[in-house]
Amino acid sequence: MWLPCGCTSKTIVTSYARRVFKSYFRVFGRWKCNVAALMPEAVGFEGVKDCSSLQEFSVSNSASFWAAAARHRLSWIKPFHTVQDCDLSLGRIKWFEGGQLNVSVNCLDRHVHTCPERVALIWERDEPGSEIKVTYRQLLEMTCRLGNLLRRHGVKKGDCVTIYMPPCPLAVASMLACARIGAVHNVVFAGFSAEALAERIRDAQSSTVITVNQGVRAGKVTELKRTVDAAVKDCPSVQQVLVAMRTENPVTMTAKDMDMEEEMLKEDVVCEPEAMDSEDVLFLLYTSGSTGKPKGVVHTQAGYLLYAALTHRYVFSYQDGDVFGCVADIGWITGHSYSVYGPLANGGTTVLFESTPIYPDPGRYWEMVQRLKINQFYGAPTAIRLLLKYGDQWVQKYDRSTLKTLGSVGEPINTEAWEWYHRVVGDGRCPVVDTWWQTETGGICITPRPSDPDAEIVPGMAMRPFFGIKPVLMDTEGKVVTSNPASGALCLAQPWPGMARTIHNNHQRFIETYCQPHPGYFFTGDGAYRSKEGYYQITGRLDDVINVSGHRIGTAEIEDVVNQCSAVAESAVIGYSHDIKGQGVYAFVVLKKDADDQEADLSQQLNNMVSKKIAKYACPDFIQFVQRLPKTRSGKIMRRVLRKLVERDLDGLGDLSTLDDPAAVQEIIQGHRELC
Ligand code: 6R9
Repeated sequence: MWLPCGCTSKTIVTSYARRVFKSYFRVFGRWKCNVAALMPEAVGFEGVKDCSSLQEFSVSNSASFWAAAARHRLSWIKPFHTVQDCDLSLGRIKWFEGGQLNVSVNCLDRHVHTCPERVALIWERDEPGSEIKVTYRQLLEMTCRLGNLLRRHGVKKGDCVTIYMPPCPLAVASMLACARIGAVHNVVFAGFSAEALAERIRDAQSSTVITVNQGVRAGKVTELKRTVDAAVKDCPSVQQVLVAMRTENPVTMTAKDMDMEEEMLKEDVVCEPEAMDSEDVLFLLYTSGSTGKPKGVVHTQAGYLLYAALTHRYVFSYQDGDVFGCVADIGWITGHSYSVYGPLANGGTTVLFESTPIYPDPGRYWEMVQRLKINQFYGAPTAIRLLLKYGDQWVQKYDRSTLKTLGSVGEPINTEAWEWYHRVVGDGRCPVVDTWWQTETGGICITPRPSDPDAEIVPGMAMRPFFGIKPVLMDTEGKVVTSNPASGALCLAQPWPGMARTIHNNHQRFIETYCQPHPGYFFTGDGAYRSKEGYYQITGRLDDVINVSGHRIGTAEIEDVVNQCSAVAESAVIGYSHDIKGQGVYAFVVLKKDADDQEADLSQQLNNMVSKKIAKYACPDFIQFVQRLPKTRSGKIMRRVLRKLVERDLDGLGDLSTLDDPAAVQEIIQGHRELC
């Protein structure tokens, strides 16, 4: 894969960036009190002495807090005149209006100006020990060449570019090149099937796709370009496909394809950044909801970048010079905010992890921590649960003394995994930050830090709201619960800059999903518990979304595919508790009367269909063929009953009085015993 070297150092930083940058450091260096050390721009906020009073201030004086942060942390082309103009009940969310900036300048040029040779990216390739480092200067050069290439091929401000690549420097450069020229990026996880990719390209109306010839993961090669070929056939909007070479194996090129690295070499290393309004779209990212169709969550420029940068710095106590190791794929929001935008906006060094936690062996993460001297490690509970089963020796073999903070994201972390992470991986000396957030929140919202470094952290709890975040719990009648301890639907009571603005092409769905369930509040879809001390613990989704190994998937999306099989009459998919994956997929399937296929063959066929139409991780772990599904008299599938049956909690079946045909339940209990 092409990596630039010997770039002729043309300085691309504009004078405004230089000015803002200088004043930022002047302020940073001057103040000496605690608050100044914590957050320089907070000095002078009334009544703010420490972290918890700063949190209170950030919520009750949200506009002052965010205005100060935005002025100090971002480089603006034109200053904003209005901090916020939001009405959650109408789904109107606008931050920093009047302001103009360029996200790639914020992530690259200003750091190139001060420390061009600092490492921006460490590409931790699949084979351990084969990592490649990319400096800020090199990343800017790659981004500019790519920005020019896209422009030359007609990509304009507002056009959407789909990126179907594993984590690698060219994927990051692609994201930043879009940001540089004002295009919108749409990164699709490179594990998604051709059909899932095509659906996302079509919904986004993308004209350009960027991919690699092949992917390499856990020693295996995947034919990513071939998947793109299959997807693009059904996407009339696509005019061109840029192909980078991850391996040396040539692939068949069609008339729409171009060799990305070869074309980049023809381009200039200077690319004029587009001045973007704060509320112009930065990217779409598709995620699952409770209906069949994935939704393109929309994030905009200034608010998203500021929130990613601030959370990255404060949740993980990121210090200049640290190496930040987020092992999420860039196809998920965690990769966007904490492998790319947060660390780069802060001038940090960030790791792009291409492999798996157990390749070539279960010591992979910790060998990497030792080799790359990682200071903050950020991963998913599913991997921690998997690794703890292999035993402590895989961790203890390696030097982890550089680690300062351990992060967890994506799903609830059970106490056993939390304690192992803390005691074994962190030797009992690193705070574990269980971070709760969503694609829609843009960045971390509930997390143990920032707070006093000695403040208590309770295992398995996300604990405290981040600056500017005001969580509330709603009871079943839609009233805010004020007492503690309490449980309820988790809502966020006021807007914050990092939140999603809409769903692409469907603002009505945005309003219905997030704003209408509790008018005036942002509804997260998660349930939470608040302890008597006021600490939050996330208990899981309240809707039909399940979380398989940290991947969000709507049960309706899987049912949709299963129901497309000609032998299937109907189906119901639920999540069940799984030791490693957090949740597994359990499918109940009713066959058509005349279906004469063998059930074993059909199971295989259904798995293939789900894998082909969505992705492998969405395949059912169990398929139970049943005569009928338990339904209410009005015909609604009683998923609550199915969940209890699978958990073998027969006493917890609850009220069955609305059940149309009680025999359905007995049949399912019998079948479940035989299957498991
Ligand atoms: C960042 C990310 C969001 C859903 C979210 C919730 C679950 C994420 C969690 C957590 C418990 C945590 N979730 N972090 N549950 N504790 N620390 O994962 O975004 O892919 O959109 O998923 O993941 O259910 O609603 P996304």
